[in-house]
Amino acid sequence: MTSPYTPPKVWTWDAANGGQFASINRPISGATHEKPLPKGKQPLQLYSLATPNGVKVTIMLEELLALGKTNAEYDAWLISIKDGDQFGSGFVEINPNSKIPALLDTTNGSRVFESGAILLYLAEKFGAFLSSEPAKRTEALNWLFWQMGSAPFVGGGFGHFYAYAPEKYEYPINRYAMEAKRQLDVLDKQLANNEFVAGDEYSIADMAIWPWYGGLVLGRLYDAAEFLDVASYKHVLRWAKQLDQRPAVQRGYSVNRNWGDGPQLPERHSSADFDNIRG
Ligand SMILES: N[C@@H](CCC(=O)N[C@@H](CS)C(=O)NCC(=O)O)C(=O)O
Repeated sequence: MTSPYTPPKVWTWDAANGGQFASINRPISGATHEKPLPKGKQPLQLYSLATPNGVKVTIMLEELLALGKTNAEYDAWLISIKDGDQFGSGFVEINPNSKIPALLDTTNGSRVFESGAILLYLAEKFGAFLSSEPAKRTEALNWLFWQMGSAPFVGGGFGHFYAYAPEKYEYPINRYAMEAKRQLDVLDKQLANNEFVAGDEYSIADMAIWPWYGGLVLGRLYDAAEFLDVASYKHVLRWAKQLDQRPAVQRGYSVNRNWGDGPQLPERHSSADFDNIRG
């Protein structure tokens, strides 16, 4: 048990709370500095980082290109969140919420933020990875929005307290490990009867869910595979390994990555960039 805390009448900002990423957390929104965004030649400009939320979008873009959708060509610019790039004026113009990923579609001037909205935007724009049959489309959207609502408990809850908080506190780790495992069980039951998350077709739901729950069971997130006993979610593991074999998933996983052991492509401007990949 942690020592009890009596909240003051009014919360005040303790800038130095000691947690990892504390230096970038603020209780106010908006730009902290002038910094226009770079722009490349491709129709789509992506500003992101290879966290699970970022990887969803680079997988989708690489899958679209693998399908031959050449207008999905994109420049991927690195947004270093630990250095506060998400608070630059140019980034805030395309995402007032200051979080990666954010997309600019130069063919029509649309800004798109929130990874789920970006996946849906791209699926509709290119007519791919989201069925046009109402029942299948609805099921894929059920799971896309399940992910958007559920993963913050895994990332902001479990991952934060298990891996990033200044000390290990039993109460929040218990609470969020319970919820992360419950979610893995929901997914395991769904994948016991379905090849892909929303049925028999690979969709944007898989692309949204794989970087988080696939990441957990493949031991790539928070070093928590043993703690969460991921071997017991055998259907999630089967699906996670299956997607991991897809060349577009492998390419998407490396884009905007500038840490870790695997291949890294911190910036991407064309498919040729994969020829000289690091790692
Ligand atoms: N719901 C958002 C979450 C995005 C998000 O949390 N992005 C994190 C990285 S995974 C971020 O940019 N954090 C920077 C910050 O909080 O300042 C989405 O899915 O796009």
